[in-house]
Amino acid sequence: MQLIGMLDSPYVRRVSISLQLLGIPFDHQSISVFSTFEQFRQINPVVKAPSLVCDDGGVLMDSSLILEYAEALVAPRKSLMPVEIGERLHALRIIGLGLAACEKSIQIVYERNLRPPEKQHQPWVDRVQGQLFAAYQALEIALRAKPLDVTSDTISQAGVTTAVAWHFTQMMLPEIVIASDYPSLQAFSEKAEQLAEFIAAPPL
Ligand SMILES: N[C@@H](CCC(=O)N[C@@H](CS)C(=O)NCC(=O)O)C(=O)O
Repeated sequence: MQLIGMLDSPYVRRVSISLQLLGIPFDHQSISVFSTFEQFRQINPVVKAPSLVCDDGGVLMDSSLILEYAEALVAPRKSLMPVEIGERLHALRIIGLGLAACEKSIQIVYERNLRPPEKQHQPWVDRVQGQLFAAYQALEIALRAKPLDVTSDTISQAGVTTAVAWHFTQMMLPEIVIASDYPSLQAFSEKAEQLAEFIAAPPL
């Protein structure tokens, strides 16, 4: 199977890291939804990253759906999701916060990079920024209350998504989300980025 998309996308990166952790072999094609739009469109006319070209030639998109498929491929042997219902609920909540943080970061980046300055709408940016802070504040509190495992054998999807989201935001918006305001997230991210699977999926 082939993973399509650039690793500077947190969604592509979470899939790459997760496939490695699940032991699923894949090829990676670093194709951009912007600079190589036409090439991407040949693979997936909707031009969404990540896209996964499956072994039967079918194309899947959306990182969470791709991961659902990946989990099904290796079940019940391996999983990045806890089985116990309370743990599962906690993981889903953390993943939701991480994905919201990715989405809100990307909305700010797109607003800055894709719109001419005179067309930027500050009330929208303020709203998105408030949502971004809310997501990271909730994640910081959750991490303090219940630390996430961070070894290649124990990291969960909640851990992968949290670490990838935080690293992306720090790469793109460090002046908006101040790392020192979120010490648990920063410390967790530093450990996660040292794992072989994270190093093998460099975001640049
Ligand atoms: N919910 C999707 C979001 C994917 C997404 O928005 N990817 C961005 C790249 S980071 C993209 O495809 N942007 C191009 C576009 O939306 O036109 C996921 O989890 O995969």
